[in-house]
Amino acid sequence: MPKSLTLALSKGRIYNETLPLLKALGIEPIDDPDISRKLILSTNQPDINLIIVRASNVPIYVEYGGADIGVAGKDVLLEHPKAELYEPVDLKIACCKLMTAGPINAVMKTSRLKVATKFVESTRRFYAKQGQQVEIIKLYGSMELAPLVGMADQIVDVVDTGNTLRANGLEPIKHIANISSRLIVNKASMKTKHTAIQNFIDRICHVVKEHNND
Ligand code: PRT
Ligand code: MG
Repeated sequence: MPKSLTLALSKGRIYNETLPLLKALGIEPIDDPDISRKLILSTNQPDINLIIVRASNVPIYVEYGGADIGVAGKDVLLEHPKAELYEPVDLKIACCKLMTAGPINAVMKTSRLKVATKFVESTRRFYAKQGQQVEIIKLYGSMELAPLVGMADQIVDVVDTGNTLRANGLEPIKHIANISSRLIVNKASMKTKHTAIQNFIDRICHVVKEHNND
């Protein structure tokens, strides 16, 4: 009897872009998370289950063994610098850029900048490296609003097309990091379920290479 594996995913982009990779491995969920209210989804492989959690909770479930493996954005992983996890594969999905942004044609401020973000760790590290003192305001989403209501001078957010920034009169300013989603693995599972996990890693690496023609 093979040991079963639990894979943590978040709904939306990550689920949608991980699905074709899983399909290429012959793994297909039986329930659709957009329709079902179940948080544990069975797949056509009796030894592989999926759990659906908030994107920012994926590293936590994997670190604490709620899941053996997971798929998380690098933006989210950068917020958990001390997490005890392995990060063996860049899946090259859900790609975007972590950037600073601010109102179009904003005048340079001489006093301390106020920066609104949900990416507090990355923001702190980025401005510190620039030698710039900033006040960070932690938000849980829709950061674009903060400069519009005069609460912050800049934001730090992930940007894909840039449409959301433009629609709110903002423009990207500085590039902080290229972001893609990573396969992450619980450290204990890597030992206790080594064969199953190593096999999963090897196969998904192969699929990622094929999908990216390299
Ligand atoms: O909703 P929840 O708080 O649970 O989490 P989440 O909003 O972070 O989850 P989700 O599903 O939106 O994003 C999951 C992961 O997808 C992120 O952690 C990123 O690694 C990745 N990703 C890729 C993105 C984007 N592209 C993206 N464009 N995550 C968010 N966005 C948002 C961005 O925050 C902004 O509001 O889309 C908007 C910008 O998009 P453009 O195309 O208008 O520039
Ligand atoms: Mg979201």
